[in-house]
Amino acid sequence: MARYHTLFTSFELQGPDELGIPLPRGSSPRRLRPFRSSWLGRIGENQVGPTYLGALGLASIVCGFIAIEIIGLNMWASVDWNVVRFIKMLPFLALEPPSAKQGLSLFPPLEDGGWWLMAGFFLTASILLWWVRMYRRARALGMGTHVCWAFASAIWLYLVLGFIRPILMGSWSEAVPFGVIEHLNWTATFSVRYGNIFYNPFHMLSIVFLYGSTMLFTMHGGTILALTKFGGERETHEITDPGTAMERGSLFWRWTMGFNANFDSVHRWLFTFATLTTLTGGIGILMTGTVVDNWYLWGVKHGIAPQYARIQPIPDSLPPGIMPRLPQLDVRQPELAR
Ligand code: 07D
Repeated sequence: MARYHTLFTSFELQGPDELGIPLPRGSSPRRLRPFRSSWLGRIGENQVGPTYLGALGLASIVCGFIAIEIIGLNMWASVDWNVVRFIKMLPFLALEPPSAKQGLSLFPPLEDGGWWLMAGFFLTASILLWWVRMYRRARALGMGTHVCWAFASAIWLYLVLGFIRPILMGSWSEAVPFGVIEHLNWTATFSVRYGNIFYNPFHMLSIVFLYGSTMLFTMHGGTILALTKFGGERETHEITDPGTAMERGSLFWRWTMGFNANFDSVHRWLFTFATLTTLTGGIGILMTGTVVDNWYLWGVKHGIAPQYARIQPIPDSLPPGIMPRLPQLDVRQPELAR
């Protein structure tokens, strides 16, 4: 019987658990038992699990837990172990990287970045282990490894910001602190310190791909939702045997824009744009302070930034320095937390 199915008239199938294919030889025998949730069923499948619990995934979760513990306990200590103040001030609390005088020391004092280095080590181990887990699961299922490479692009930016660039600059103090507001402060300071990151062409490119991704995602999501009553959500079917949905969708875009992606190529657009956001971003950050000291002056030199009247002399380059820190909120003062 034909069923009319849209986001708003969704139905949930109940039946025996879908256990998937038998695992290949050499796989971990541990799989977490599935359970059902009708709430999750409203936004996805109502069956949760079975989750593959291999050694890499377990190690990743343990490392991630240790990192979060180190960060959280340091933040809690910074408010003298006061639970109420910890909750109230959480967005403002931070675990800072070592100060400039520690350089690239592997064992700075714990209270001067040692904890940050340790948390960074475990967080990075966690992320890399999770990547290998994803790669191996994709291989075990005989899939392509596209998702892993998209994730690798994000990891590239993460590694540039917290590891590769600080090493090239010779100091961990260049790295990003852990903390909600404090990492935003770092971002603003970084931009100002290196002459306004807006003039960094790779920041520009990264924004193009970021904005481009959101636009493409909503164009694609909107098209598919608009086509569900013609079976448009059965995308694979529409790719291999184009039907009413695919024809209408294509025609819609040809009518409105003159050009259309097809049900296959739109995913290539999405994948490429999203992956390039962090890939170009990482290149831009890597060049900052290493190849280019001041993006505004670079912009003036290359004719993309205006040269303002000099009311005070602008040095050709800033003295080699270390990232200044914005004055931190003194979280110990109880009146601030009220
Ligand atoms: C960071 C990828 C790494 C994350 C990973 C996930 C965990 C969880 C938990 C294990 C986001 C890690 C996982 C942590 C672990 C457990 C349990 C992705 C990341 C792998 N900017 N800006 C960008 C705009 C300005 C600045 C990108 C816009 C100012 C700096 C993007 C504007 C200043 C940096 C972008 C704007 C400034 C960026 C980020 C507008 C000062 C970067 C792309 C309209 C505020 C970053 C090249 C992304 C970058 C970056 C957009 C303005 C500074 C395109 C739209 C002028 C320092 N900015 N920006 O996807 O790549 O990040 O720059 O004003 O470092 Mg910018």
